[in-house]
Amino acid sequence: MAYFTDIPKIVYEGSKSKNPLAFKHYNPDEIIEGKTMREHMRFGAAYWHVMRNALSDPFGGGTAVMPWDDYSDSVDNAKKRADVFFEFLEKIDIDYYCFHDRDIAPELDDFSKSTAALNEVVAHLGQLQQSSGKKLLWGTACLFSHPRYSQGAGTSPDAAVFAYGAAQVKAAMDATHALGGLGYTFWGGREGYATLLNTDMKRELDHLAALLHMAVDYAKKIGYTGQFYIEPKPREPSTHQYDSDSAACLNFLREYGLLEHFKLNLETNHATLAGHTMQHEISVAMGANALGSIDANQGDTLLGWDTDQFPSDIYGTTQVMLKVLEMGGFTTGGLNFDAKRRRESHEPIDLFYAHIGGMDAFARGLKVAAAIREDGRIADFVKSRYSSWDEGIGKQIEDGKMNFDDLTEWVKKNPEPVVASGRQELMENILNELL
Ligand code: XUL
Ligand code: CO
Repeated sequence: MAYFTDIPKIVYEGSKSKNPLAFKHYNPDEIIEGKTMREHMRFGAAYWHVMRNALSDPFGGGTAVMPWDDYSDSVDNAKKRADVFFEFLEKIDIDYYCFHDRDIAPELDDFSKSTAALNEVVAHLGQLQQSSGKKLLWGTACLFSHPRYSQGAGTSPDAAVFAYGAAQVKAAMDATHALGGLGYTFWGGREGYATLLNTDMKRELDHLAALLHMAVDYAKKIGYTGQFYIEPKPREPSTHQYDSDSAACLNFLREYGLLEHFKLNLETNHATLAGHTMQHEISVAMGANALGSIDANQGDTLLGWDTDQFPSDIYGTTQVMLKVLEMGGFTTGGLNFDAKRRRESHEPIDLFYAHIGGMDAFARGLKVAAAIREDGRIADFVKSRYSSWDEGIGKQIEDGKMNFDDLTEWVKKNPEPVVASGRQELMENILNELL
């Protein structure tokens, strides 16, 4: 049975179109820098937001109208939701999706029953993938909703909880592997602490690393070759989360010998919560060759929460796409809309408006980013800004041929440095000119 019968397949109609159910900028077949927009973007939809987010907030219950859902914990209901989700993917023309184990299948009253339900739904998703050609961008285990995880999963003070989390990750990895998932994500929702008075931080971090090493070993055992990701976030729900930002995650991975097995899945609103720009987070990850995938959304400048709004800020999407182009594009990753509608946008059609807006915002970002690269003024300025390192004393320093004594001699023989302008405003003017 179809549920979005009033909604046509969303197609590109160009920037003059006033049709709210059409793309104005996302033209999947348009070639930019030698690749189609579809290939650049690798858009993904988040199962948890599209199918399971009732749109509640801390002050009130859900508002989302979901006529397909009987709100039971039955496997039949879960399968029906999957059908509706794939109808949505088809109509919105999104190629990838992401899930948590507990979004796609119910958590029942014991582990074996929950895993059996998961496997049944996974088999159904496999059929839906087969008939639609849609793909799994990444899977993950929800190790944060159930009360057993209230004090963490991999970092729980209770070893029995760690064991439960590990068993759940194993089952979620099996599901991801069975569905040909391109990646497997760890978002440490409650891997952190509320106060250090009751916390052995070093021991908790050792345990978290042990969990990740077990996942790497298990992937080898079952022949799963997808990419592992860590998704940084500094707080919410925990007060302090160990995976607080790109730099903290990279340090953790390096310290525990995990860097070769993991990349980062960076989310815009998490960057904001960490007090960084998304471009900063991406640049830190790229410096370690570890930018894997992106959870595309944005926060609200007036609220300090993880509001997970659909991306509409073209200035932001432009800067993200500039970095993605600089990286040479995604390999295993993509742009997953980890975004939810506002509580007031409760009708099913709002799911379409929301994703159309996000896809168009990123399409414009891609076009402007390509124009900035073609224009070349910003890149030329950055190159010239560092040109003193291309020859002479700069080159000798970069080549490791200079020490403090050499540099002291050089300074004594040369005039006081005359520093050139950083031209921030000019750079901003060029960006705005091309926007
Ligand atoms: C929560 C969040 C998660 C992860 C997957 O803020 O971003 O949905 O993306 O667990
Ligand atoms: Co996310």
